[in-house]
Amino acid sequence: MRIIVTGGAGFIGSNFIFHMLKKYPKYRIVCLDKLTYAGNFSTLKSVMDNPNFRFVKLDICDRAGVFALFKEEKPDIVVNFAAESHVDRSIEDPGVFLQTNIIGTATLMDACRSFGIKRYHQVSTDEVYGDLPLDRPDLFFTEQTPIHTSSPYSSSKASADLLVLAYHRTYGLPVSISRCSNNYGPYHFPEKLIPLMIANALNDKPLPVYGKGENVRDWLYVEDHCKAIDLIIHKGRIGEVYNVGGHNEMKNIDIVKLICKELGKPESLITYVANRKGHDMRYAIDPTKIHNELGWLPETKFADGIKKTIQWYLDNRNWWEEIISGEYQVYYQKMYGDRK
Ligand code: NAD
Ligand code: TDX
Repeated sequence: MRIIVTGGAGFIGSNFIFHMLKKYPKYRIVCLDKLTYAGNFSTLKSVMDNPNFRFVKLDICDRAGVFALFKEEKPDIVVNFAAESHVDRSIEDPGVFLQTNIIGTATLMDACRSFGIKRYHQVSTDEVYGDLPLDRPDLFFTEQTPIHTSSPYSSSKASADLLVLAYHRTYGLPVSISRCSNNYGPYHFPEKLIPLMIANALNDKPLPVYGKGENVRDWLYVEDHCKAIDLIIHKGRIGEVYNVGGHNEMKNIDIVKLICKELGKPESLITYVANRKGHDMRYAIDPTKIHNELGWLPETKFADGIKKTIQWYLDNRNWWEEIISGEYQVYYQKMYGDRK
């Protein structure tokens, strides 16, 4: 089996590559990644010498480059993780989100149509369903929940999903889509809630909680997401959407307090700052379909996963310290400098 994994130098894509190379030693895995600010070549250093692995620096919007790579590699499966993924950045500057997340997806699927593949898998998000109210804990996102987005990021991901389903219906492209809840774990870029709070707490810096910290996210350990995608590309039905989530809803403020506790840092570091524009209140996935059809269940409990994650950030300070010492400082100043 030959698989092209796009966005494999990012958080979830890299974890997926590690999972696949370990589980399927005979598969050839080609990582296509533009290495944007979020892509990190050093993340992949442990697999660089693996003869079944190849890294190609390429933009998924580069039509000629993508077509040339498909011609050369003749993939059976394409798994598209490549995306601009941070909601706050999409609020500041939507353009690149439309380019990568929508045009890039279409470009990849055009290449799939031209060269023929067994499966194109789109890694999507629960954010395409919009949000749920805090006072209705009985409500969950199912695959039938209407698309109803809030941010430029989620709108670009929803647009891509619609294109994926259209390519299936119109051209018969063998596609599948997974819509996962918030992931956490190793190699998570420190602009996102959990790694940002870990890094700031370790540096005794303020912990910037948006609004009152009441917003709820449904957290899943990244390895469980990778296993779900592995199942879908091998056994999932073509043309289908699968929601992925582990019924682990938590308020942001509780996560931040937990990180303080685990690191032995005072809660006085917590600083309430201006809310995110259009901030989604609650995400909550109903994973019944993937459980019933494919037998998927999350394996890592949050209490264990968060400990493992914090330990990873303690053991891999070089990885994130290098990131936050560069262009990240400009980003941090812009986003948090005088955010009150
Ligand atoms: P990330 O930002 O950590 O990584 C994105 C990767 O894509 C980076 O390596 C980057 O260099 C690459 N990339 C960006 N633009 C590219 C382009 N034009 N061409 C080629 N490569 C490009 O993101 P992530 O958190 O790992 O998310 C991966 C995917 O999963 C995304 O599609 C995201 O929407 C989706 N998702 C993420 C989460 C989450 O909690 N992080 C949850 C559900 C779904
Ligand atoms: O500094 C912060 N303070 C804060 O209160 C940051 C970075 C975040 N937050 C809040 C906003 C959200 O309610 O924490 C929550 C989580 O924020 P993010 O880590 O930015 O994630 P979210 O916006 O929920 O989106 C994530 O999950 C779905 C991923 O970034 C997306 O790519 C994925 O699709």
